[in-house]
Amino acid sequence: KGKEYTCIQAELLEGGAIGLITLDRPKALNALSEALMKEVLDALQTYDADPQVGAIVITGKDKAFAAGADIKEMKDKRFVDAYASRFVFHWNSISAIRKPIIAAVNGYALGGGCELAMLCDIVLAGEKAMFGQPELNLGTIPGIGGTQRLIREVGKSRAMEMILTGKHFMDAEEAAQKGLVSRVVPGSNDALLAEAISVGKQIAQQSKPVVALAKECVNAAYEIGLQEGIKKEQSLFYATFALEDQKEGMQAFIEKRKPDFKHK
Ligand code: CO8
Repeated sequence: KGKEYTCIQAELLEGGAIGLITLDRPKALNALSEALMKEVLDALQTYDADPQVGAIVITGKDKAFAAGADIKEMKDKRFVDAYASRFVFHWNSISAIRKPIIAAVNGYALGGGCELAMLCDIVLAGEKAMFGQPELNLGTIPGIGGTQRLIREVGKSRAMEMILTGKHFMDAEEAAQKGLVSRVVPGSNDALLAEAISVGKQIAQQSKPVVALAKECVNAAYEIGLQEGIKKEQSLFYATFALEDQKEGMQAFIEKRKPDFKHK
């Protein structure tokens, strides 16, 4: 809070329980310049470290969530520039954020914009959301996880079709059907944002360490093989029995009352 950003807006809502990040370069359809991504990462890390924040919401503006990496900024890069500067390397730090991140995708989520949405933990789509990986039209390929994540979300055939043609975009309804997003929120962008904040509030009511353990476990399914993932889940499940919040949660159930988590 109080930080001045130029490409995004970052604000605390709901008494500090929700960190809201709004991508704010509407004239460029929120193209993800390096400056914008540095700010997104800075805001995410600030909220991740804030003990009050229980969930983070990322959204766009007007007709775009984000129309991809900034093509104007990237077009003259040579291999040596991309390699030496570790271009896009820091984007992956988003997957190290422990607090849940909810993407409220209001419009275009293309290229890096679709990849940013897939880096989030829960994706809610507005009616006008449109997902695509048009990199091949520009003579390049997805660079921040798109080739790895899209196949896990929508299956190989549809992922290949989207990536290889660069043209077959996915609308909100199909994205929900295939599981790329959890659901479509009907109505305006404001209704979408309100719903994302409401989901964030529900998460913020839970025990923070238990939420972080659960997120780590679910993400393990992406990153490691099944048996390794099961082992990870088991050890983090055991770990919850070391928390007072587990004792309180189960006691409250037996006493037919709401749990009063200490680490909310
Ligand atoms: N980068 C830079 N500027 C953009 C981008 C972009 N990705 N997308 C839109 N803009 C700009 C346009 O140039 C235009 O600017 P200006 O007014 O100065 O001409 C303004 O935003 C409005 O755009 P349009 O006039 O094109 O708006 P339309 O409504 O006609 O079209 C589209 C909307 C269909 C979304 C169209 O803008 C489009 O196709 N955009 C490009 C989409 C795209 O190809 N994205 C993939 C980019 S590559 C990528 O993401 C690689 C990721 C891996 C590397 C990650 C590195 C960080």
